[in-house]
Amino acid sequence: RLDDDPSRPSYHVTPPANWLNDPNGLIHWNGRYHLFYQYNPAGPFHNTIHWGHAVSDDLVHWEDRPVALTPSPDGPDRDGCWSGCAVDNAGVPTVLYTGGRDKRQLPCIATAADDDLTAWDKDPDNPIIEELPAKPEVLRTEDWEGEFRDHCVWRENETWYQLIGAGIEGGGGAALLYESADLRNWEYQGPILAGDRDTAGTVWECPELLDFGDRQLLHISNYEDVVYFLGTYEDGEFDVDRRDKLDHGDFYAPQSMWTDDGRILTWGWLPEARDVSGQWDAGWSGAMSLPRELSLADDGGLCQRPAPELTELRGDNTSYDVVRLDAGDTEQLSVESRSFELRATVRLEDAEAIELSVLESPDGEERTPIRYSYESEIAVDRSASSTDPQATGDTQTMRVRPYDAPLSLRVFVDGSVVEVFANERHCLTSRVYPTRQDATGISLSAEGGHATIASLDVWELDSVW
Ligand code: DQQ
Repeated sequence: RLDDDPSRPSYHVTPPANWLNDPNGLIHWNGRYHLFYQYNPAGPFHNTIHWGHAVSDDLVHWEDRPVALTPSPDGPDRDGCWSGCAVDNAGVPTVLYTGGRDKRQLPCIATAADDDLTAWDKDPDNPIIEELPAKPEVLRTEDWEGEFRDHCVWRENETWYQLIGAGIEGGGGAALLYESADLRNWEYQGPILAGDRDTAGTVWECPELLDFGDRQLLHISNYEDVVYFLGTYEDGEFDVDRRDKLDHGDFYAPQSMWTDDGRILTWGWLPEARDVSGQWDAGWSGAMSLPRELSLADDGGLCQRPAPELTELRGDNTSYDVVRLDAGDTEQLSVESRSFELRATVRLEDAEAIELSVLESPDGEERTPIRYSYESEIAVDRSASSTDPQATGDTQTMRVRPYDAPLSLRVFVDGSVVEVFANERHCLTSRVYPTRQDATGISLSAEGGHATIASLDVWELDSVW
């Protein structure tokens, strides 16, 4: 594993070197958790994608495994083994993924050749779907004869269902439903939901349907954001009553897994925000988010919190009872770190805003402020996050309601990742690249009035490798 880059996360999953994007094929098998991911072993750029592989016994500590899927020179996946999912088919771990070849996107299937899921047998009859659906007509682009890819597969009684992401000619993105008795012969049913392109993008990638009992969630990735729809899914149709973004920052193409005790854990790809030459110099690109536990609140809204297992990583702790900040005060915490978790309860009182600044150099030249304002907004300001002009970014924001109640904040900083969870509901992940070795400070300040911070804790977090 490359480890000489201070931007490299230590407790977020990264590729051993080279390129990582989407999480794939998440499955708990034979007592171990498997995380596959889009991987290019040839360098830190997206090309000829393989499936990388990591395993864990506890969802927290990970071990690298050899590449699991490789494009076959004569196969329908010659140009890449793109995103897909894993299912347990009567004791046979099985993956469905998209092969790329000759401008076509071709669904493929493979079964595990061993219990460690290190080797896979691709079906000789691949691809398993060759024809694009006639209606609605799938979008053709210069690059592709059909924007038609990525797989979410589940079983109800004896029937298998799958969603494939698509774009519609003249329309927006869509999640197309198929049905099968054997995972190999699929019959097209129609879109369960199609978006209008102005608000939800022209192509939907990586659709995933999650069942919360009497309500369901569909999320899709539309080249920019991960949009989720909450509502009810029945008889092939999704009836939406709420929608929002799953994360308001650098987070894409998530996928989920059910734990044995019935929880949904979701990982997303955290793309780089530094330019291509910075990724080449580093020799690696892409990280996974922390696992997030998704559930529904009593009011029907979506809750997202860091998987409780992550507390295992906590090392040295610094704790403050109550910090009172008057307007203009700055409180420097005694912790210096680039890989920590901070948990706090924040009350604005009569302040206009409170700023938590992380990855801060002593003179403030480099710093990444996380600003919470009475407009109920959290903003991560990346304008001074790095002195490298190729690695600074814009300000990313999200709404968090309500401002007059205490805000519960969990912030995870890890090399170049700042992952913010607010009120166990809203997430904003930012990639930042301080260059200075001393950009490890943490400070708090209030604007326009006083604010209080109760039960402030900072933990150093261990590496997951
Ligand atoms: N990434 C994969 C595709 C998917 C996209 C290719 C989303 O299967 O649509 O690496 O990031």
